[in-house]
Amino acid sequence: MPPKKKSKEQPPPTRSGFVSLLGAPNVGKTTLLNALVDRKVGIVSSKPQTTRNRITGIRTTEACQIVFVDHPGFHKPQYLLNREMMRLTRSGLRDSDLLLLVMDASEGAGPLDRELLELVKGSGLPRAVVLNKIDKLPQKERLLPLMESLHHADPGAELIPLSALRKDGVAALATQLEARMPEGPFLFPPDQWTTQSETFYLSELIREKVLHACRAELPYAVAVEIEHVEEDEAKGLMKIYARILVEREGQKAIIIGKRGEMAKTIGTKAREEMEAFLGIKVFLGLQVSVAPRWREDSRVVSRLLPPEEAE
Ligand SMILES: Nc1nc2c(ncn2[C@@H]2O[C@H](COP(=O)(O)OP(=O)(O)OP(=O)(O)O)[C@@H](O)[C@H]2O)c(=O)[nH]1
Ligand SMILES: [Mg+2]
Repeated sequence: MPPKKKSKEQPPPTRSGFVSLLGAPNVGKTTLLNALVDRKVGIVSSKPQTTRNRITGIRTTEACQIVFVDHPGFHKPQYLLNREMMRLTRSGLRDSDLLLLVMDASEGAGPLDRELLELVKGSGLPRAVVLNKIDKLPQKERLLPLMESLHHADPGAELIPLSALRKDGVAALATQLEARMPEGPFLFPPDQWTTQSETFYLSELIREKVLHACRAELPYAVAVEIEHVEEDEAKGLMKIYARILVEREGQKAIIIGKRGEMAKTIGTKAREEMEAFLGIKVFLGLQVSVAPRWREDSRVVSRLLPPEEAE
């Protein structure tokens, strides 16, 4: 970079850094990421293990750029897919300027939350604990014993109660985080909001609609791959062909539904959101395929975790 000319009116130096969001499954990490970036970056559902990949969301203000990295919820990894997810999460934490451990305040701190608090504390990195879902607490005083015990466990972690869903306390959190970022130039153009590819985002939108439509057990067995995208300029139409992978014939039957109704609902909802996102009419061709044990198949797993993540 060429040396900057010194002038008396130079603006204060910019700040920039990486903040990792981590926590147990379903505590609201991705909801918080979306609230902090003020747009949908990652998919959200009421089922645990919704997020599978490291998702980055970039928040840029005049003086600060924070790259938030949302990780899959921590859990006991049974499958190759899950082991890879956890490996990527751990390796991602090292590069952070601040760790943001998210907990569900309405559930209190369980053994996993406490284990993660120890992990975060042991990192020696700047850190804070978000006590999310305070909208679910009838009385805010109920937070006090939880806050006391967390403060006792790690006096170095700031405790921040908020509601990511209602965006209550999110702006204040962002301001606090900005103040804690190191001085430095922006790492991305100010209008860039993520590093994930558009194709990956489109596949995630489909997976989200599957998660919303299906019963609790099925989602883990589901993966989505975009096979082909083609713009028909004459018709002003984007043609998107995608495949939903499941592990068993019975699961395929559930996703397709009676007279194809479930697949139709999933397809319509995903298409509508794609159209709003892309700003163009979309034709969405969905196929459901059975790929037995894909979660243990290294070829499928490496395809699902984008190459930038596979360092
Ligand atoms: N009431 C309430 N619900 C919330 C809040 N934040 C998130 N949720 C809900 O909690 C559920 C899980 O949210 P996610 O953002 O997907 O949680 P996550 O931690 O990213 O989950 P994984 O990706 O599975 O680890 C969804 O149903 C959200 O709507 C909140 O502040 N209040
Ligand atoms: Mg998530």
